[in-house]
Amino acid sequence: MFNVIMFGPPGSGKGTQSIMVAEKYGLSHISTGDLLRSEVKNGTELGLRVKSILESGELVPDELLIDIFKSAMEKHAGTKGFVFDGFPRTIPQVHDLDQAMAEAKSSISLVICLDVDDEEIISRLLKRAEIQGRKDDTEEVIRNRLSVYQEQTAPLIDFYKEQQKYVCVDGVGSIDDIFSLICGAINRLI
Ligand code: B4P
Repeated sequence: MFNVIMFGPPGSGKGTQSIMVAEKYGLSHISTGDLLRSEVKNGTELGLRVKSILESGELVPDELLIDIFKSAMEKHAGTKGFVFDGFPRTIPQVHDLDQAMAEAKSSISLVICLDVDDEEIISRLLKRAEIQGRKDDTEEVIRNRLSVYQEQTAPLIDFYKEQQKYVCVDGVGSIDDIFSLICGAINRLI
């Protein structure tokens, strides 16, 4: 299996690029943001618990996430590999993912971080707010999401650097140019 984590701050284009990577390489795409939004939309018990957390830009507690993450993985049993989009975001999630990978007799192959500055992120997400109306795309919540990223998610970079799995690509530019950089990093490994 080939398993890649798409990493980066909110709005860096993880979702956009993950879909393209999954399609090109025949991998299964798991976005924890999409999974959580779908729980909210369907009004499930979990959805009701996490709705206000998503809207505030905070992270959903690790223990609420692991079950939906594992069941999403199970739905793709027999896959050639995964693109993990927005997961892991905390150190406990790194360990949950390692355990899930070990159970699948596999491991993380590559972590690709999209490097985008804060002002570009704010402008992208405010533009998305006009189109999609996501409640977490107001300027105040975006700034909170950026500080949550710095505090809780950015520390994961050192962990994956130590494992020599971490690659950073310039996430500013055209979607196709960024995709080419990502494919270059993947093609060096497969
Ligand atoms: P996510 O759904 O993961 O959302 P995201 O970080 O905002 O977006 P992403 O980086 O995927 O950006 P996108 O491609 O959409 O998380 C939402 C929330 O869910 C979190 O705040 C948290 O509460 C919760 N959550 C999710 N995972 C969790 C976890 N593991 N633990 C705890 N909580 C969790 O791109 C953004 C915009 O930019 C789009 O409009 C796109 O069209 C545009 N864009 C993309 N590439 C571009 C480019 N090159 N140039 C210009 N615009 C571009």
